[in-house]
Amino acid sequence: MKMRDNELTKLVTRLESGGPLPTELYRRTGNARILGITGPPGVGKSSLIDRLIDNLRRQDKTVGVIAIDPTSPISGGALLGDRLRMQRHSEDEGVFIRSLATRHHHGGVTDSTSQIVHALDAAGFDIVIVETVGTGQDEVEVAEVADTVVVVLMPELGDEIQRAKSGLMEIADVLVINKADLFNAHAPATGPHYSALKWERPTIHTSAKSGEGITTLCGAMDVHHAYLVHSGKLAERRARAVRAEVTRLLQSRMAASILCALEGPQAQTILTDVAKRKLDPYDAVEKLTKEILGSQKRSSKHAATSTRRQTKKRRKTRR
Ligand SMILES: Nc1nc2c(ncn2[C@@H]2O[C@H](COP(=O)(O)OP(=O)(O)O)[C@@H](O)[C@H]2O)c(=O)[nH]1
Ligand SMILES: [Mg+2]
Repeated sequence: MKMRDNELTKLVTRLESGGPLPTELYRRTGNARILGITGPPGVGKSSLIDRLIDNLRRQDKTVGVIAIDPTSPISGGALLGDRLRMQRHSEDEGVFIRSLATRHHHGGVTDSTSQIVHALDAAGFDIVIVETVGTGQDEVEVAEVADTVVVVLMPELGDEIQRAKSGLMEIADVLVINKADLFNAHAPATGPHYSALKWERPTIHTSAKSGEGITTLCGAMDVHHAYLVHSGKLAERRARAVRAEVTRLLQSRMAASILCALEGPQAQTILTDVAKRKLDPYDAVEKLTKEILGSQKRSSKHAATSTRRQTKKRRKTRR
């Protein structure tokens, strides 16, 4: 069942501002293939995605795109040509493109990104593509969301990018060297052989400009998916993704609890005692931890009691 476009747009907006994904939608997820496309700014990730959409649509596959790249043409700061190209896709019912504002998280994956991936998955898209800027920590996070990670580079990158590259290489299932048209790198596919049984990362030369290598790239992504399924790695990766997502949510929740507790009168007394050298910071943390855990126990007990009360009430009204 496919959600209508405006319905999905509204849901994604709600998720982006931190709203939860309805449980019945989460139950419908797990069918989409999640592709992560990452790499330094300007290497041509968005242009490649544009080409990939063309290719996948020709195979009759539906595609959802989440661009977390602030420099992305998909996010609207594009040249006229890019905008026209994206507009063509946006009129296609089988394509949904959304760029996310990256307020605090520079180009990385946020709590809401995972929720939006789930939403597109539940909406029935065959392929969900997440575009992120691969600099520093962020690339690790996209590997926690995606089944297949495509790292895009181009020849003659600067020193700083060369350093960032090693982290990116670690998570690459498929390596793409884009802008082949500019650098005379016309080998269509180089590097190790790959098959559905054993994975050795291929290096694929592409040109998002001329379209060279795009079919090879799509083929490599398909073979990687087959490899994940046959080797049992898909289940492994997805279990890891669940763990990473729950860990992230738990951390956010705990961070909020800590900030909240620090505002309370008890914490103020403890902090004052530390300032007066009556208490050392370690003992303060010990006390505050007890305080935070205690208040969490109280609030979850309260939530459980009120849920029980509500259930009883519902049962009574049904009778
Ligand atoms: N010559 C050439 N230019 C490209 C190619 N791919 C992208 N570009 C250009 O490189 C610039 C950055 O591309 P973009 O897709 O925004 O890169 P991103 O920041 O990685 O998403 C744009 O001006 C594109 O038109 C390519 O294969 N060849
Ligand atoms: Mg981009």
